Amino acid sequence: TAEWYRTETRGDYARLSEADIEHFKTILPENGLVTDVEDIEMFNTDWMRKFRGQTQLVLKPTSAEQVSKILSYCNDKKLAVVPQGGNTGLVGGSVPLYDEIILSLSNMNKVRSFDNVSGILVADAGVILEAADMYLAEQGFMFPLDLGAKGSCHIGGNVATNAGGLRLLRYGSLHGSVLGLEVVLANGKVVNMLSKLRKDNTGYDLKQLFIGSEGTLGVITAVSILCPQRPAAKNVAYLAVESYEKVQQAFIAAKKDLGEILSAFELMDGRSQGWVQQHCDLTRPVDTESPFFILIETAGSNKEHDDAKLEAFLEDVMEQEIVCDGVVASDETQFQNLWAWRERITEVIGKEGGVYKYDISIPLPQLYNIVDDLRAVFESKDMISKTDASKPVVDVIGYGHVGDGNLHLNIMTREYSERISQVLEPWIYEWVSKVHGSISAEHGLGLIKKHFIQYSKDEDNVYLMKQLKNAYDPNHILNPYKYI
Ligand code: FAD
Ligand code: 2HG
Ligand code: ZN
Repeated sequence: TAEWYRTETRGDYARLSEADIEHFKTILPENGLVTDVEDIEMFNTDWMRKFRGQTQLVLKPTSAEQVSKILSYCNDKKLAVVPQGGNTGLVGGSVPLYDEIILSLSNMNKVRSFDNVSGILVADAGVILEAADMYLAEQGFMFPLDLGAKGSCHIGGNVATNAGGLRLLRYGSLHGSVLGLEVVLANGKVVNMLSKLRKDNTGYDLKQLFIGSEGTLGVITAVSILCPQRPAAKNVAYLAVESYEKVQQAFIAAKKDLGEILSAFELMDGRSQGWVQQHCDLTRPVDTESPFFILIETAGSNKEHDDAKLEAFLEDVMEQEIVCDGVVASDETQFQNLWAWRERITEVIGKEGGVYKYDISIPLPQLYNIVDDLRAVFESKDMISKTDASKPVVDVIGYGHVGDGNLHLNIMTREYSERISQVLEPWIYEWVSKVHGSISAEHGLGLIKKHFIQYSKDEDNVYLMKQLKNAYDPNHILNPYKYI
């Protein structure tokens, strides 16, 4: 990857010295420092292999107290720091731009407590999402967030990005389910906001500031979160739909017919499913070719009741010709198989070369228009072809959490190039801004979107954000060059 993203010069930060490393050795156990060039590589490189940092040091504390000592030292010395969870972020926020020290939460991975009456889990920030969910499953509960990167991402990273995921429609945003946080500020102060209360109107709700702050205001070291009962009954239906208009009709019908048991409503365009078919060894759910497919999940406490509701819904949408073909999972294997057609898109679309990702919120009636409009732009410039290797763009695809008004617009290219970037930006941001959407729905700003925030937030908003940053991290040591 070329270093096209290093557009800002290195800030006025101190450079790491041998004396610094010796000092960190007094804070951390021996295996808490990574200095070997090869071992560091995976921490320096992001999930997409699009961004590569130049850090020479990764620190792995095991307690908030150690995080506190590290940050207090870094703040005094003006050493820049990038907090890192599972490094699955998709906006270039989790790796350094230059030589910032990486503070990895991966050794803070213990569940602190779980109350099986209230469903409140308190856990270290470095617990892997899937591990948290498996722990909860043993008690009959579930984590209120799920996403394709669950095997690697941390719950602290999820909170830091305010991740949305596959079931936000049902279980809501982390702004609602997170009850408390333990945070270490840039100056090393450990702030205990680890409330286990559902109601607490005593003062400003400070924890909210850290949810979605992407490591720019403090390091999250623990999370207190309200977890729902694990559903006893689950169903998944995978349906072919002929037009985006009908996708919306299906959404209306799903809300009406399925009501409280609807737990996901996901959209995959036909092209995205073509790529999954090409790269994965999976049985095609339906034979029909279609421009759109939807995945609908129900989760409830009574199988018979849920099955009857789903059946009524399917009859409804078939009768009205909203849906033209479909299949319902009949066992756990098929359930996983159908979900794979949705969850594996991110992985397979990266296999042709470079992928430009746009994670946007758009009012539902216009949600898919941007995919067609962008494709038309590339066609008018004779830049797109799936088979002709001389054309730089391979495909433009759209999928996402249609139930949340969140589209994932992905541009698959043969390689990253200035020519493609110039077509995409600011075209996409202007399009989104015109319909009053958001240029970052759930992945965050990171490095990629920092310079485009004005398309979704006006000057007054950005001014207040900058004031907060200055108040919480006056030396700007936390995740510099990113966010705002
Ligand atoms: P990282 O990538 O390590 O970090 C992300 C940001 O948070 C960085 O800015 C970092 O500095 C900061 N950070 C991390 N941990 C902390 C901490 N403890 N304290 C302070 N700051 C911290 N996202 C969605 O919203 N919905 C999806 O459906 C979804 N699906 C995905 C599927 C795949 C296959 C992949 C690769 C990614 C997906 N993502 C999705 C994006 C990503 O997984 C999420 O953003 C995730 O929440 C990041 O968690 P992480 O632990 O990997 O954080
Ligand atoms: C998803 O919903 C993730 O699968 C990733 O948010 C989206 O790859 C993407 O663009
Ligand atoms: Zn998503």
